[in-house]
Amino acid sequence: MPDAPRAYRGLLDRYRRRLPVSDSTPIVNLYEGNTPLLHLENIPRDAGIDAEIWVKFEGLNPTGSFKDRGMTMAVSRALEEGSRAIICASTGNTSASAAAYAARAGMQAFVLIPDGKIAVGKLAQAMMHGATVIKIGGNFDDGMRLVRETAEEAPVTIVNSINPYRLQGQKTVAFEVVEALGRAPDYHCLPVGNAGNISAHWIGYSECCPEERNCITEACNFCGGDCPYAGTPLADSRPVMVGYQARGAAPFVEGHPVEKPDTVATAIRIGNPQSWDLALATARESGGWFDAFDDDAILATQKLLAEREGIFCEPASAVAVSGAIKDLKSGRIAAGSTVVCTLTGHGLKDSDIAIAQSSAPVITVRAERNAVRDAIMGALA
Ligand code: AN7
Repeated sequence: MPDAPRAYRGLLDRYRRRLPVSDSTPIVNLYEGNTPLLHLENIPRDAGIDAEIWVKFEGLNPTGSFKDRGMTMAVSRALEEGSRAIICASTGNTSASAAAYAARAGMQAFVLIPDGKIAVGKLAQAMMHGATVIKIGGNFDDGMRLVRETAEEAPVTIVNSINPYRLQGQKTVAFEVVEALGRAPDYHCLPVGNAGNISAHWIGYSECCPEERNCITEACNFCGGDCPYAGTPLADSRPVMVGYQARGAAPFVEGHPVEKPDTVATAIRIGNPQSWDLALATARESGGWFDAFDDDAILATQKLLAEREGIFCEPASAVAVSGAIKDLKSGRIAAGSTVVCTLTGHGLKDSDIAIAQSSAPVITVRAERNAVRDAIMGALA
């Protein structure tokens, strides 16, 4: 690799000591991570909310979602272990990410997706990166079962979040939040589908908080020796973790798997989450909870973020902000809190949804100066 000493080279480079990487691990990366933590300027003020709300915009990862954090780790280890092919079931983002990292690694990718129920941009990504796309006449949960069964017979490595390296890579989001804030937030709100990401956030925050792990003092961070915390961003607390789902796909709110999940937020159209126990433990240990929102509320928040903050996330991501606003208004999240919401994916992935619900004026005129001027004068606020 050419020498560019100051260039950012992704998570496995940045957090090498904190991840299951060794000198013999071939690192497959796209310089993922290092995403911005943006302060919401307008929405809290408009809503009369007294809190600092920050959004971790994971849509700015290389393939446009947080999945890249887990995929760099899982694909690097798969390659190290001699695997030639990876497989996943996906509501879209995992397949896009798996396809890209497989391309980078020179591996084959097989992705099982629910026919007709993934955003067109995600399908385009999987196809463009050369994955073999297998459309199934079922939902994500069916795909997940089929992947588990297939992997018993075919030489393929599963890169869904049941692959433990995925959560290891994804825990780094918490490191970055602690580094950016200089502390852990009071609350961390995020969408929950298969429930890997909320669990990964909790692992990451726990590793930043030596007090909770009965281990060391802050001084260790600077020892530079074999201290397990060397290089870890440190915090003296962990956030309350709050998971939000779509009403039609809310197994954690209902307390049991959902047979036929349905929501406009196709990324989280999941009824039988694989990380069920980890997510429940996260909520219990952190003092958090789960809640659900209707599709209309989710889309309204997606639009609010785009119109009032200039941030375009996908519908599934917006549910985190729907939740933070509701819980701040009701007082369930205490006034004055520092709240971080993970915006898990980019809005461009689902342009159909965006255009369908947009109310922005589109004016068609002749290609003449007067016509354009009249259109502008008529629309000026
Ligand atoms: C934008 O791509 O499950 O609770 O197969 O794409 O860790 O599953 C996507 C999940 C939130 C939920 N936001 O995260 C897949 C897939 C977006 C997502 C989630 C997903 P998990």
